[in-house]
Amino acid sequence: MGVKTNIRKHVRILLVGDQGVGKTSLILSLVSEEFPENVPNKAEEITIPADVTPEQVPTNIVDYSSSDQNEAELHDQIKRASVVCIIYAVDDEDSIDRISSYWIPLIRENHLEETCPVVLSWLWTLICLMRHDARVSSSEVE
Ligand SMILES: Nc1nc2c(ncn2[C@@H]2O[C@H](COP(=O)(O)OP(=O)(O)O)[C@@H](O)[C@H]2O)c(=O)[nH]1
Ligand SMILES: [Mg+2]
Repeated sequence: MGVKTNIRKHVRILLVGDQGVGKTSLILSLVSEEFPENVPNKAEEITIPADVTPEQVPTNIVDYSSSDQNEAELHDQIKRASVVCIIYAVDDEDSIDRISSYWIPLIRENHLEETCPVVLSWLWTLICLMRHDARVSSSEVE
């Protein structure tokens, strides 16, 4: 009897969200454990080795910058991601509105075949986990 398993050998976490919401700052804070003063547009891709992750799976954290990357690159990164984190700023309503009007539809368009967990976050410690395969509706994030 065969049991179908879908064990990932690698996890790729992509951070998206409007410009200026703090994506790069979050990633650099994670690396340096302090809030960075000067941040580049886009952080270098970070690899967390398997032995320091809870599930023993190497994990890459990938930043996105609309000033450094075009639409095609963004679509490609979304397709390659195992998890997409949509980052927003609590004091920027536009960045919150665009979660449902732009980011979730874009992720769905690029993950037609397979499911992709979506995480909404304004801080790593305050995350709301939403499954794309649970058919997240726009109203759920309003
Ligand atoms: N007040 C406040 N400012 C932040 C926070 N996170 C980032 N910033 C600032 O917001 C600006 C944009 O941040 P950045 O990480 O470049 O945003 P990104 O464009 O989404 O990568 C920078 O000046 C950061 O110092 C935060 O949690 N609170
Ligand atoms: Mg940035």
